[in-house]
Amino acid sequence: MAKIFYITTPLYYVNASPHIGHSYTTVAADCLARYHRLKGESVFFLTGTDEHGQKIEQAAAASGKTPSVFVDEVVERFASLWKLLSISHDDFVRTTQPRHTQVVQVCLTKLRQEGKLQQASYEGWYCTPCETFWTDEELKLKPGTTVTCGNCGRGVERVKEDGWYLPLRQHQDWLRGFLASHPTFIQPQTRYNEIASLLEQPLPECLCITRPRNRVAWGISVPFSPQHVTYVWFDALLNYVSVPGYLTDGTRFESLWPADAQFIGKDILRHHAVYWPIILHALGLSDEQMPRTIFAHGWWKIGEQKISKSRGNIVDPTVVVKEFLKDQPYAADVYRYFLLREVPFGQDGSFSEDAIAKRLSTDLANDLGNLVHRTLSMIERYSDGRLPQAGPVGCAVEDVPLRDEAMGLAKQLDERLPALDFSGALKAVCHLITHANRYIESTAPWQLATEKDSARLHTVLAMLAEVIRIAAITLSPFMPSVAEAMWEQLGLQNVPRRWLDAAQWPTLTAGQPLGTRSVLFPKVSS
Ligand code: ME8
Repeated sequence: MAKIFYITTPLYYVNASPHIGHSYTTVAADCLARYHRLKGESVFFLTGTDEHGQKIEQAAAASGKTPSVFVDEVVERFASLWKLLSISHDDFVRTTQPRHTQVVQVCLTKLRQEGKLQQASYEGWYCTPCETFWTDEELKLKPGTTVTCGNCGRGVERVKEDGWYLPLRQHQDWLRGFLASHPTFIQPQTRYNEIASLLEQPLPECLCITRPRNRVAWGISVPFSPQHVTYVWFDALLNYVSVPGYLTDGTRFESLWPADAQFIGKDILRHHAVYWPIILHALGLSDEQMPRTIFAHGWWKIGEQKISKSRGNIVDPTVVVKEFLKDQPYAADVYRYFLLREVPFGQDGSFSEDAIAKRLSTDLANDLGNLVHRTLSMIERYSDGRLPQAGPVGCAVEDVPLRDEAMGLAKQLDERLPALDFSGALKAVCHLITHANRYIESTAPWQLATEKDSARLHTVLAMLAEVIRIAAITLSPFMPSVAEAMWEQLGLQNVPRRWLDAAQWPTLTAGQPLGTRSVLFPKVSS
């Protein structure tokens, strides 16, 4: 069976509602999934929720609910946000589902039976918001200073726990070698370098993969140790293989695994770039069975502070879409566009409503919306609402560069999207749109109409319609509803949108009537 392109997001904790950060990772993954589907490839896009652990147990207790009732409620907020944002995931896994918990237990038993786990006592630090253990060495403790989490900088708790351990250090040489021979395993380069330099120092001897049940009861039972539950990270990471059928469905697993693109934020880089490959290696997976790429993007911040649930400075995507952008018929797409265009993927970004408003009014309303509106109005007026017949391209000096840029756009995106350069890809689309608007100014179709030069007028309008067609295809992964509307306004509702057609010119049929028109991005009165 042909390999299916497999894309994952982190499984988000359901201790609180989703925020902009969660939507960022998921929208980016969705964009890549849509791009591969448009290219005619089979895609499996997995997202879901991380439902066990101390943090969720505490959040449930604080709300006076049992963990199970609590997670059932919060998970709905994630599911409805993904619907609002047109997320096209193929599956949604919850770590409380038996299809996942059973695989986690089988993995624990396998590791135990193969003698790969150790039983020991652990003393160190624990950060509940990050659900992460830290050793004294990792935190580089200095006398007289407060001990804080090496990841989020918040307070940590001293813990002493008996448990089961997965050796880390004995896999360190293997991981260092794997990284050296797989330079694109961790992206972007800054994150690769971070992990490569981390691996220059000795890793902690072991990773604790259980928690004592009397401290944390909300977790997957460890089959051979009734007084323990599974450490939430060991549990959650395994979702990436449990859903594809690891140890339960070999054929399905072969068709999906390894994951082609695993999206994460840089806060969970160490878990994914060190613990995750070591867990897979300990389970006996080969180098060829390691994930192809783990991409750790940057953080959305407000001022200098990372936006996060536990800091309470969250931006709620539903409020942005339904309230701030309430006048926009394609509000979710405006939000998606903003996330992917504003910040180069991998870098941190600063969130503000002003920044969204600016992108909306410049790139979307003034440039894209205007191009579609002006072109289709002129086709209505000068070509009876039907796609015009183009004369030979090349008779005017301005035709060729516009046609060439439009026909070459998909190729540019074919370089940028697999490299996860979403903002670069959108910049290229915007460049074409600006070019087309300039072309309208320089060809002045209204002048051609006055001069009754209908051959040239129709060529110009046909050129512009082709540009809009190509823009609709290439924008589909980013703004699926806007792309659909552009497509329908061109009268193409019965024609499938396919990536390969973006490199073809011309493809529109002269005489075909336009669809119903509407304004894509209404101007917001300030
Ligand atoms: O870490 N900017 O879940 P989580 C950008 N359950 N992205 C952000 C962000 C921000 N300010 N804040 C969060 C967990 N994210 C674990 C994952 S995976 C097996 C287990 C995004 O709910 C980003 O993708 O804390 C980050 O890695 C993730 O949300 C953390 O989500």
